[in-house]
Amino acid sequence: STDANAAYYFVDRHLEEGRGDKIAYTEAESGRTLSYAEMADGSARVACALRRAGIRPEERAAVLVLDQIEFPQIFFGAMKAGVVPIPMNTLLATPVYSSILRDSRAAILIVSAPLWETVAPAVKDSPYIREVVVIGETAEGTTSFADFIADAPAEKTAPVSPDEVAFWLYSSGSTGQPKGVAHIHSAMRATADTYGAQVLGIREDDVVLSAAKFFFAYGLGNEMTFPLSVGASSVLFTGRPTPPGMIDTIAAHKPTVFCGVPTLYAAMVAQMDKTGAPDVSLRVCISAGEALPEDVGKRWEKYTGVGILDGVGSTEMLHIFLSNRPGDIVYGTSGVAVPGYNLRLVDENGQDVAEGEVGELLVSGASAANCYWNQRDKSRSTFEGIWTRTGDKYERRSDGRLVYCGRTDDMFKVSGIWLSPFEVEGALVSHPQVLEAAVVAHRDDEGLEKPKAYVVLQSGEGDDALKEELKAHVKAKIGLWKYPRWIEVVDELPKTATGKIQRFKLREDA
Ligand code: 3SK
Repeated sequence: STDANAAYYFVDRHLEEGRGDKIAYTEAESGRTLSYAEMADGSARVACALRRAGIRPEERAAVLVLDQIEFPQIFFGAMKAGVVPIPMNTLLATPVYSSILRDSRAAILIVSAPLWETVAPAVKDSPYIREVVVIGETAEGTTSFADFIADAPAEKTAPVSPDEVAFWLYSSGSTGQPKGVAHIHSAMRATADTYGAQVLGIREDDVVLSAAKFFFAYGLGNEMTFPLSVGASSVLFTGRPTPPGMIDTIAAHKPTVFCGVPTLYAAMVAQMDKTGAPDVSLRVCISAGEALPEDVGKRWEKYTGVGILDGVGSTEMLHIFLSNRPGDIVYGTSGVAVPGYNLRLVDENGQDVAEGEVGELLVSGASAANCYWNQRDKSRSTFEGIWTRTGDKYERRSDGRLVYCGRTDDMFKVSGIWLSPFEVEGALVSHPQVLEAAVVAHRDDEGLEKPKAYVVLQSGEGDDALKEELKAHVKAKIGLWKYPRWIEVVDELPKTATGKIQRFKLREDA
């Protein structure tokens, strides 16, 4: 039915409920706005323009678009036409775009003008792209977005089954090879009804600011699914979310919900150490992508008066399924299952582990993806019946909260004892000089594995005296044998698009 199309629930329904004039999106830098009525009309025109351009239902539309007001019109416009939008990470390199365009066989690319130069060679390389639409200044052989939708009458929303694939996201994966994750129409609603309603408590009068962009599953939920589920508003930050940019936007636009990632929160509190905190109207802040260091959460709370809900999600599950709750935050833990999701911790044989033992986290819930596109082996080993394997190791404490212990492939043994690199990293970042840290196994002269740390400092290059101080700090904090035997100071850590540290890259260098 038409009602089963996610575009009906998140867009058109609001006209029936009298929210047409309400502003759904405001661009922080330019001040441009998009009302609910404009989003409904713009997306219906995009649907018509796609059909007019010969893009058929179920064909894919690659969407390489910055966080700007055209994005929701294109995303929902494709869905209204039954076309499958694929928001692409705007930070990738040309060869990765090439492999995504080929793998997805996208028939059309819609791209923000500043990103065209990077993706242009990939378009040339794709035998499948039949049309390129540019938002902004066009290049030869491309159509401007304004011309593309000009005179396009509003198209009716396509009837779909709730189980029909609605959109894909490419997951960067911990090995670097992106996989197309296919999500169905009912999945967005499932995340809104669970995390959005029952953890965030999203409300119609909320104003959301998300540092994570639309193309991340995390950002898509934060600034699209959740606010649009209740008729709230979002502030879009089109540029790179720098600490001063975010702090100024919080001061100017007074969001009530802020969605960040640990690296950004750490940099923002470091900035506030120097400049002080802005006046805020925040009622809830959330974090995902990697576990939030306790110290960062506490410092943020000191400056803003609002705690950070650390949560865990994945592109495969579309949003957060394990989280701390408002009024019940325990920093250093990932909290408990989000209502609507079931969790298990299992050993290598698939048996549930006892309290206090480390196991791989499995999750089940209605927002799980259908499969990885054209990757049967990976699909089968990740989506096992109702359970989705996360590849993350957790321990369940006696109070039921889960504590992150690293990736399945990041744990290693030191002197025969399992060591979670995350624990050592937490100890390192609790030192005032350390902004970020990543720890991997490195073999010593005897071929035995010991922890090696890569650290980003708050300032300066770090001398031997500081390295010795950091080792002593870790020993004192978490135990004598856990300290990093080697410490390397780096400018930045390698990360996936969702902010997860790519320890495999550091292991290659170690
Ligand atoms: O990395 C996460 O924790 C996450 C959260 C929400 C949605 C997607 C992801 C990858």
